[in-house]
Amino acid sequence: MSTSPHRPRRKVVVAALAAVTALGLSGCSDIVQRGFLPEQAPGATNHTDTVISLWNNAWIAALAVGVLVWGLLLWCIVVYRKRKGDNELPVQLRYHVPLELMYTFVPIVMIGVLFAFTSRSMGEIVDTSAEPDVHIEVVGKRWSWDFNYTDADVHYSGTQVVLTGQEGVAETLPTLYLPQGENVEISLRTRDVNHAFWVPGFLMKLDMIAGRTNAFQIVPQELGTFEGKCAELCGEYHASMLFNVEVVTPEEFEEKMAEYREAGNTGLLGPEYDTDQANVPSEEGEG
Ligand SMILES: [Cu+2]
Repeated sequence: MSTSPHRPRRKVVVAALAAVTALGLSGCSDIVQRGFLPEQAPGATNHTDTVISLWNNAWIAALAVGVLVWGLLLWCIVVYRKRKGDNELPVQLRYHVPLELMYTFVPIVMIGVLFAFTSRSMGEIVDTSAEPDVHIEVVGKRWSWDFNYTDADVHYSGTQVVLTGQEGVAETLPTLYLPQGENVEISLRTRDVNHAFWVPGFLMKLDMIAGRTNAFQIVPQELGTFEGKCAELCGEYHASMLFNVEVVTPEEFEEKMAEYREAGNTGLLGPEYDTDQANVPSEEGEG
C-alpha cells in the first residue's frame, strides 16, 4: 500500500516523456538533420552540405566531450562526497605530471581535429581555382550594395533601404541575381569601411576588407529568394544594409542582364565611386 500508488504514476510520466520525445523527434527531424540551420540551407548551394556536416559533427563531438565531462563531474561529486564522520581532508594531489600532461594534450588534440576539419571545409568554399561561368563583383558601401555583372558589363547600384517595419520593404531591397547551376565567382570589395557579405541561407559569409578583394565561387542549386545582409558592424545604419539574392534560371539571368542593358545600366561601377580614396575632391568635404 505504501509504494504502490507511486509506481503507476511514474510509469505514466515515463510514457508521457517518451511520447513527447518521439513526437518532437519525428516532428522536427528535418530541423535536427540540418542542425537547426536555416530552412533553405540544405542543397541551396554546392557548399551547404559541407557546412551542415561540419556543423553537425562538431556538435556531436562537443556533446560527446560534454557527456564525458559531466559524467566524471557527477561521479566525483557522488562518490567522493563528504560523508557523516568525515572530518579529515582527503589525499591532496598536486604536480601529478601524467595528469597534467593529459589535460594539456587532450584539448590540443581536440582543437587540432576541429581545426583540421574546419580548415578543409573553408578551403573548399574559398577555392577559386576552377574556371567560373559567371563573374560578379559585389561592392559594399555604407549602407547598401552595388553589383557589377562583369561578363554582361552591366551594373546595379543599390540605395539604402528605409526600414519602416511595414510590409513590402523587402521588395525594395537591392537584389543580386544568380543563375542556377552555374559556377559563379563572386569578388567582394568595399567603397569605405569594412563590411561582410552574408547570405544566411547559403551558410556562408565573407569579409569585405578595405583595400583588398576577397573572392569565392558558388554554384546556386535551388531557385528562390534568399535574404542577404551585412555582417560587420559598419556604422549607424548597418542594420539597414540588406539585400536579396534571387536565384533564377540561366535564361532568366540573361533576360535580367538584357533588362539592365536596356535601362542604361551599362558598364561597371569602379573604384571612382569609393568614398575612402585619397583623390576624393576636397569640395565634397566642405559642402
Ligand atoms: Cu556593412
